[in-house]
Amino acid sequence: MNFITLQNKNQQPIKSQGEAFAATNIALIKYWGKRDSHLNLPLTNSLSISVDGKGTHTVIKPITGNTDVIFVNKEKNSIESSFAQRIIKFLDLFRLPQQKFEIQTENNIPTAAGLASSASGFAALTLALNDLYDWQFDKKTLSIFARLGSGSACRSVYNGFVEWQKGSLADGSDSFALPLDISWPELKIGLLILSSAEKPISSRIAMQRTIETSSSYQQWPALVEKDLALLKTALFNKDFTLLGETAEHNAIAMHQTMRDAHPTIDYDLTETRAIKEKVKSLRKQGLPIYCTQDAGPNIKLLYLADDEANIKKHFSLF
Ligand code: 2P0
Repeated sequence: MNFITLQNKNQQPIKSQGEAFAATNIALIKYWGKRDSHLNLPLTNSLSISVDGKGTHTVIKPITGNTDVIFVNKEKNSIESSFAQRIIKFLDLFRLPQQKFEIQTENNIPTAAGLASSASGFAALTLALNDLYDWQFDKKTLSIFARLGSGSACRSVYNGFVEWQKGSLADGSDSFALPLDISWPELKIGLLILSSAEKPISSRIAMQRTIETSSSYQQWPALVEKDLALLKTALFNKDFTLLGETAEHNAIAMHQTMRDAHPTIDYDLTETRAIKEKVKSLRKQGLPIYCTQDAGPNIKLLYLADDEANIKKHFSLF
C-alpha cells in the first residue's frame, strides 16, 4: 500500500470513539474509468457539488473481540457481505492487525442506487478515523485516504464545488480533491428517486467493462477535458445555461460509453427515460432545467432557486 497509509499503521486509537458526517456529492463532470483499480486512480479529472445535509453519518469505536461489527441504518450487516468486506479491507490500511471496531453508519439517502452513498460512506469513515486517532490530517490527505475506499469519496470530504485532480504519479499521492473557491447558493440540485433497489451492476464493474470493451471510450478523456473547461467557465461566470448544458451533455456521453460496451450497460428504467423527456419538454416550454444521471436509474435535476416552486409543481423531489 502507498506510503501515506503505512506511516500511521502502528498507532492505537486516541479517543474512545470517532464520529463524522460527510455529504454525498453529485458529479457535474463524471469520473468514469481508472488508470489503477487498486488505488482508484482515475483517467480524468472530475468535478462535483456536495449536497447539503444529505449523506452519511458514521461512528467508529474500538472493541475487543475477533471480528468487526458493522451496522448500516441500525441493522447489523453480515461480516461476509461484500459491503462489510470492502469496509474491513479499508480499515486494515490504517490499523494494527489485532484492532477491531464497531461501526455505525447511517445514510439519509438510498444505498447503492446511484446516489453516491459509497462516496459519502467512505468519506465519513475516513473523517471518523481522523477523529478517533486524532491524526489532524489536512483535507487533502484525508481525500487521498477516502479515495482508497471509493474513488468518488475523495470529493465528499469537502462541501461545495470540488475538483478531483487525476494526478499522474503511480502511488496516487497527487490524486486528490480540492474545493473550488466558488459560492453559488442559488444553484439547486433536486434528487428524483425512481428506484431504491440495488443496481444490477456495480459502478466499479461497469466502469471496468466500459474501458475494456466500449467502442466510444477512447473519446471520453478528451471530451471530459473540454466539458471540464466549459463547466468551470460556467461556474466562474455563474452562467446557468452553460452549466446545465455541459453537465447534461457530460452525463449523456458517459451513459453512451456504457451502452457501447459489451455486453451493453443501460441503467435506465422506463421512468428514467420518461423523466429525461419531461425535462427536455419543460425546457422547450421555457423552464430553465437540466439533469444529470450517475450509475443508476435516478435523476438529479439542476435548476436555480427562483424556479424551485415551479419545479416542485412538476416533480416530487426527495
Ligand atoms: C462520479 N460515479 O463521478 C461517477 C459518475 C458514477 C457515475 O464515481 O470503484 O463508487 O469506488 O472508485 O466512486 C461511482 O464510482 O467507484 C462514481 P470506485 P465509485 O460520481
